[in-house]
Amino acid sequence: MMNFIVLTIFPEMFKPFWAQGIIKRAIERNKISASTINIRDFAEGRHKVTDDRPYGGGCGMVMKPEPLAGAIRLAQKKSPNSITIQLTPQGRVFNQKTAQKLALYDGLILVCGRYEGIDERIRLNLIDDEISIGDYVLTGGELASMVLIDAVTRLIPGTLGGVDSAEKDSFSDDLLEHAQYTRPRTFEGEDVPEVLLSGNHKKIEEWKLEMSLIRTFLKRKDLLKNRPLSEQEIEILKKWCLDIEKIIHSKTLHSTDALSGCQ
Ligand code: 6GU
Repeated sequence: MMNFIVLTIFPEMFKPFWAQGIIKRAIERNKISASTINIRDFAEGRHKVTDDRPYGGGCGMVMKPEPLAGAIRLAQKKSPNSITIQLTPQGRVFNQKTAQKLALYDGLILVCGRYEGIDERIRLNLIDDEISIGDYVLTGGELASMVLIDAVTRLIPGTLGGVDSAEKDSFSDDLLEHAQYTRPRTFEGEDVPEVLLSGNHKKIEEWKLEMSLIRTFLKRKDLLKNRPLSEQEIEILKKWCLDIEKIIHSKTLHSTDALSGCQ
């Protein structure tokens, strides 16, 4: 069972997150366990202060080391086989491959920074890895933690509806998902593609692969760059080439004025 422990000064943010959908079901089915530790509980004094002004000046506040150290050490004691990850825009950018690797751990301790960051001595001594969810700035690591937990949870066997839903996902084979349709057969004048109603499973699988390829080609060419092509995929690409050539050919040979064909 995957054990998620989130360290945050806003544990309330996670209550609705644990209580819905796939995450809720994964907890109920003992596929994951999920808890938060309030960093503020480890802060000293009447005001339980968790941040302080940076040495050397500058704007913003820094998370104090003592409360973070207390919270991280408790989490590591509770879950000794976990890896401790800080969510920060300075981390390496999260992707499906990282999600797959993280899904193999016994537990993830997720440290949510706030303010301008955390004291460097915590980062150096108590953090194993740093992850960002993309090149933009959030006010804290909490939403990033939820993104990571969501992406990792659905990779744990038994958490999704279908037997192998996760294996067919966009990105798991570097292809985007093909278009999807459900009933009704005609909606606002638009029909479901005929092939999907044909019952011809071979044709349907061919159509799905072609649609995945064309979507990836149009929306995310970068995904195709470092990816090997199967025999069948090469055949599909060749067919497009022929179709495109035919169009170009008809414009250049049969148009009376070649320039008018460009309009
Ligand atoms: Cl992990 N934290 C914050 N504060 N901002 C982010 C982020 C994380 N990932 C992208 N932006």
